[in-house]
Amino acid sequence: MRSAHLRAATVFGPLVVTTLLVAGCSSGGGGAATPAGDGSIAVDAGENSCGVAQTAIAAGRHTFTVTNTASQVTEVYIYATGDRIMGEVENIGPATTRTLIVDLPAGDYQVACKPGMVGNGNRTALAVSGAAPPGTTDQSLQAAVDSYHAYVGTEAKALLDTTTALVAAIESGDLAAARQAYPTARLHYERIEPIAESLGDLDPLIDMRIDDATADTPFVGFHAIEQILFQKNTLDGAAPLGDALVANVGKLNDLVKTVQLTPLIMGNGAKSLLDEVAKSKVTGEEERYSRIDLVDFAGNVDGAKYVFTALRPALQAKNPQLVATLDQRFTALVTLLGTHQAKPGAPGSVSGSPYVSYDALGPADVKALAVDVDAISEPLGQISGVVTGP
Ligand SMILES: [Cu+2]
Repeated sequence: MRSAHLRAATVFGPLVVTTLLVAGCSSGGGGAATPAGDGSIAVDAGENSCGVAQTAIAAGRHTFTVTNTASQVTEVYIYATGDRIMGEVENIGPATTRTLIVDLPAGDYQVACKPGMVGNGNRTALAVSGAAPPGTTDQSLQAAVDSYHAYVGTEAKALLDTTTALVAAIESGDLAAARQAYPTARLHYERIEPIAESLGDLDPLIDMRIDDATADTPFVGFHAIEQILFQKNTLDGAAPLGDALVANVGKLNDLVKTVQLTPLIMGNGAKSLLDEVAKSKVTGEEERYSRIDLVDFAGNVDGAKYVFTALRPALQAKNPQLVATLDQRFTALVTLLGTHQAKPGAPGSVSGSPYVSYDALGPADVKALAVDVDAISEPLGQISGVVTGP
């Protein structure tokens, strides 16, 4: 969790208007991805395919008519470079049709259909060319906020699903399955940690450490469960903590739909989070029982990097050198982190985690990670000034 001094005011506000509109459902005829006749672009979201009726289009506002021809609930995303979310539509039942309206400037995009609403999805390239009416800085900042809001919503939903799976394993009495389910749920929480300040009391309830527990504030949340599963090596006492955790994560999932986000909250949140990673998290204190600190680390880096990704067009217009610097430094850090991946069962691996245990890192490894995080912190700190400046 974020240290107490970083948790300031909780910011609530009206639902941010996005370019994503949901039209009424209608039963769709199976899948020919032909132009819809009304100027919209048909998307056939299949089981193993993602058919897009037009894959080379002009810049501007487009309506995609998505029909789910797969057997399970699906979702469709339109991604720009770096998987920046331009628009998304979720929870499309089998044989139903939904509409997605999105503004697309010239560039290379991917349409991703995700049957089961998990993973990278089946992808089709979409080329957009020509000049759209130039957007104002305000519009590009609003687009960044909308894109980040979509990211946070996606991660919060994944957090709820994976936390529910963790607690189901606890309640089924399967300690090994519970331990294996723990890292993935953690990843999704740590990805949205740049906005922990905006989550008010939910952040400590979900992510507090034992050091912050007092007589009045009992030790609860992920790390209390972690202590039971990994240190006490039992399931005894975990179920009530699990039920409370799922309830709080459910509240978080509702809250992020209406949480007020601004470019400043995004930039400052990412910057202060990475400062904290370099100072304290890299010491391995957060996941002291499970030793999956690199999962948290990766989640924090993913979350901070998405802030940059969402703001990229706005930053590019105002300070291209900053974009180049951040690109280079994030790539260096992600590459370094990748050297600590471990296959399941390999020496140093932890069940359910793609990374080695913190205990498998030497002092030089820890130092190198801290140095690379530090190198991102300074340029990341410039984002706030750039997005609020003239
Ligand atoms: Cu945390």
